[in-house]
Amino acid sequence: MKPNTTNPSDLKIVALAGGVGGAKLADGLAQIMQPENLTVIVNTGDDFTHWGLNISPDLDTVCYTLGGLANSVTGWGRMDESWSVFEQMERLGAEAWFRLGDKDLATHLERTRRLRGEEPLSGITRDFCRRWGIRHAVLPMTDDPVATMVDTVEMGELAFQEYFVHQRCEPTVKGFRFAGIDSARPAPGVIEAFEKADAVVICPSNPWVSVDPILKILAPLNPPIFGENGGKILVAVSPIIGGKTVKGPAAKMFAELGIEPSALAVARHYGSPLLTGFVLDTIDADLSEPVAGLGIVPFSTNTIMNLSDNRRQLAQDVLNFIQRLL
Ligand code: FO1
Repeated sequence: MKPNTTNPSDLKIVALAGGVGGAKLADGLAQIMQPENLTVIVNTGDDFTHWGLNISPDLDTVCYTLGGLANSVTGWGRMDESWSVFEQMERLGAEAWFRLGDKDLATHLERTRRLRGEEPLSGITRDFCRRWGIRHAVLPMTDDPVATMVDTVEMGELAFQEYFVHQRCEPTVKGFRFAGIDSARPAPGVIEAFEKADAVVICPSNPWVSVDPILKILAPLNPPIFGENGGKILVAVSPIIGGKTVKGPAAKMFAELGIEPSALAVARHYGSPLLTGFVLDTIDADLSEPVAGLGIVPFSTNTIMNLSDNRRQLAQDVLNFIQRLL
């Protein structure tokens, strides 16, 4: 179905995002698109309870980034943060491997209070976005509990943050399990966002632990949203550049699962017919042909987003690419 627009920035887009890399492209899209044309759907498989608080790291990373509140060095947590509570908690013997700053703690305290008051995560997120001055829609993939578990050689199955932060991604990965995924339903607004979308963008997040949980929530839907009979244009941006990630363990995970880490491996992971198009970094332009060989339209451009205008530029390149695919 042809969208009734010729300006790529007026396309209706749903973006799937996880941690830091995904948040940057979501921010680039938000900077060049009207609020009514962009919905960001965020992984909640990283969520966990810590210090008795419900913590949703990927939701917070996306919201802080869109709200201009994010710590630009780490990508997670708040800028201009202080650590008074953390220091006193450490003094009292609380676990100190997961750093929670004072401003960030307000998010976790208030989210936990509202969740205990039976408010859905999607409603809490919508209200927090309003209060943080974020005009674009940010939705958790589901309001139901989903917990990404990482099966490792050395330590068996670990909860995601235990693997990612406490063990610093060092254990050798054998596989993943998304506890609760089979009974988790898309959050209110997710299906509607897909239905009205002209295209879907998979941001450069970790395919295994940030994007797959979102795709698995959507997979059982009828009519299917993606692929041949879903009809939606779906474009992914590779999180792997020159065989490595800018940040995070995606390349290490591919290697430990016996797959040579590369942008091509990412394209294969999502595969066709799910993917219509795939965005590689110019460093990987030589992989365009094998990507095309998968039946996926390649497009290479600069995908490294170290400055805000790189985010906007990549977002514009992706929208222009989608416009050509429609
Ligand atoms: N990542 C770390 O490597 N160390 C931390 O101490 C840490 C604390 C933290 C606090 C709040 C939050 O929203 C994210 C935090 N992260 C930390 C990142 C977190 O592990 C995310 O799951 C990753 O960004 C992957 O999505």
